[in-house]
Amino acid sequence: MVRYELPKLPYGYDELEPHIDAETMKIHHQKYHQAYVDGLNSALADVGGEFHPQYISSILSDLKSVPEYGRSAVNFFGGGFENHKLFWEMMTPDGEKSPGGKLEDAFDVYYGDFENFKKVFSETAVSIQGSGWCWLVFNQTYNKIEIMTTSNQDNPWTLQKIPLLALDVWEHAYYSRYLNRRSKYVKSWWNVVNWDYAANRFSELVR
Ligand code: MN3
Repeated sequence: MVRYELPKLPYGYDELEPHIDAETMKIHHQKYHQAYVDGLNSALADVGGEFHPQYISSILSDLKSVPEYGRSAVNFFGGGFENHKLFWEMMTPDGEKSPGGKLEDAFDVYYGDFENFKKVFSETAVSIQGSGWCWLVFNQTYNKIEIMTTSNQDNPWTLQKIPLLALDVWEHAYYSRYLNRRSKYVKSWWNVVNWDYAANRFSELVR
């Protein structure tokens, strides 16, 4: 079976300063993400991991193929593993400030303009109750973008949706710098979004 490992960050722990502090990045990556990696490996071993050779995002999009007794652990730790992997990839210290191209056109179509998209996404992220994630996803069925939220480590693949942007709003993602002020964290996070990454993913998907 596949053994998952902690992915390397594409930048240093301190490179997202001042928006996300080095201490938060280090603990988030080395402790939290590592715990999801370990949990995923053991969750897959518990259900006889070799039964399912696909990558975790494929497993999540077909959770019924996992024996029922192990399904919730695979969902939680698999989501935790892949959500964080994307979260790191979707940030960068020196990115463009807007996506441009087809993704920006889609923001105009579905949200009026880019600024309004950010406003709606921010409000959605701030209003998540408890721990969870806010997403920009691609809905393949309708060939369109959507903002959605998930609780805990639930993830868009289980709903057949493909993430373009991921924002972790668990308190461990922001508490040491922002305390309980999630809205300040969300506002600051826009400065480190990797728009090239999101725009490229989108242009590969959209028809
Ligand atoms: Mn997290």
